[in-house]
Amino acid sequence: MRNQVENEQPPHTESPAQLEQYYRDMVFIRHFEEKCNVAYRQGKIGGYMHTYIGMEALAVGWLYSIRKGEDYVITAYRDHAHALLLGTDPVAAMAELMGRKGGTAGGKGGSMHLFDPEKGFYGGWGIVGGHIPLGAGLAFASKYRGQDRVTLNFLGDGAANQGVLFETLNMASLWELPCIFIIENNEFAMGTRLEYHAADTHLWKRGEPFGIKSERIDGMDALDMRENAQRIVDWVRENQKPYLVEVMCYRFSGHGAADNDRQLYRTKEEELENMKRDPIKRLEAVLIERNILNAERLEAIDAELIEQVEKIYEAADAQPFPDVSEVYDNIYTDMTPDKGH
Ligand SMILES: Cc1ncc(C[n+]2csc(CCOP(=O)(O)OP(=O)(O)O)c2C)c(N)n1
Ligand SMILES: [Mg+2]
Repeated sequence: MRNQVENEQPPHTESPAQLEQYYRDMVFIRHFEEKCNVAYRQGKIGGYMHTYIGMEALAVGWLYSIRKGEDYVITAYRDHAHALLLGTDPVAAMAELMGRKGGTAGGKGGSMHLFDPEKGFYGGWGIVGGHIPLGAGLAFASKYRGQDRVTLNFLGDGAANQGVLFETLNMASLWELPCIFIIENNEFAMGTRLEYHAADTHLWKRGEPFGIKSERIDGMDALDMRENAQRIVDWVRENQKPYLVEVMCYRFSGHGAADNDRQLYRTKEEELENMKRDPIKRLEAVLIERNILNAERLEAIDAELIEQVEKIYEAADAQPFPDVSEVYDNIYTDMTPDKGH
C-alpha cells in the first residue's frame, strides 16, 4: 500500500483516560462528518462541503500538541475537525454549515469558512493555497509581538503545487517564523491522484531548498501522529523556526459532498485496502489490547456520540436563517472609532 510510513516511535505513554479521550474525539468527528453528509443530501446544507473522514488522527495528533487558544491554526476548506477540536461550539459549527444565524460566521460562510479567532482558529479558506501566506502572517505577527506562539498551517497535497507555497516558504525561512507547514497528503486533489499532479511526489522535500527542516510521517495512527506532532511543535516553539511535514493519509470519502463518482478515479478495492488502516479501528485495537475499554464500552461510546451529534444537529436546525436585512453586514470590518476598535 502507498502512503504508508513506518517511523521509529518511542513507546506511547498516554494514560488510559487520555487514550479514551482521543478515541472519543475521533469517533465524534466521524459521526459529525457523517451527519453532515446526510444533512447535505437532505438539502439542509448547501454550497461546498468536504469531510475529514479517514483523517481524524491528524486532527487529534496536532491539536492536542498545541496550546489551545494561544497558538494559531489555519487550514483550507476541509476544516470541520480542526474547529471542533479547538473547542469551537459544535452547534455553532453545524449552524454555520446549515447557513443559520448562530453559525460561527453568522451563517454566511458555510462549511469552507468556519472561523473562530477566540479559539485561535483563523479559517477555513476556499482558494487552494490561498491561506498559506496568511498562516505565515499569523506566525509573523506572534513573533513581531514577542508572543510565544506556534502556527499550524495545514494544506493539501494539491495545494503543495501552488506557487504561493514556495514564496511563503522562502519568507518563512528568511524571517525564521514559528510556522509548521503540514501537508495533509491524502493522495488526491479532487479526482487527481498524487502522481498525476506532482512532478516530485516526495512533498516533504519542498521545504529543503529553503533550508527548512522537513520530514514525512504517518498520519493513520493516532498515537504515532500525536508523538510526532508534539515533537515537532516543541522543536518549533524552542527554535522559533519553520518546519515542513508531509503527513501520509488517505481520504476515505469523496473530495466533497458532491463527489458521488469516486470509482472514476480509484477502485473500490483500493478504497477497501486503505480502509484497513482506519485510524479509529487502530486505536480501538489498542484500547482493547490494553484492557482500557471492552467491546461493550466501545459500542456504548459510539451510541452516546451518535446521540450527541443528533442533538447538535437538532439545535442547529432549530435556529433561524440570517435576516435578509443583514445581507451586507460584516463584508468589511467596521473600523469607525465609536465602534470601539
Ligand atoms: C486556486 C484554486 N484552484 C482550483 C480550485 C478547485 N479545487 C478545489 S479543491 C481542489 C483540490 C485540492 O486538493 P488538496 O490540496 O490535495 O486538498 P484536499 O481536498 O485533498 O484536502 C481544487 C483543485 C480552487 N478551489 N482554488
Ligand atoms: Mg489532497
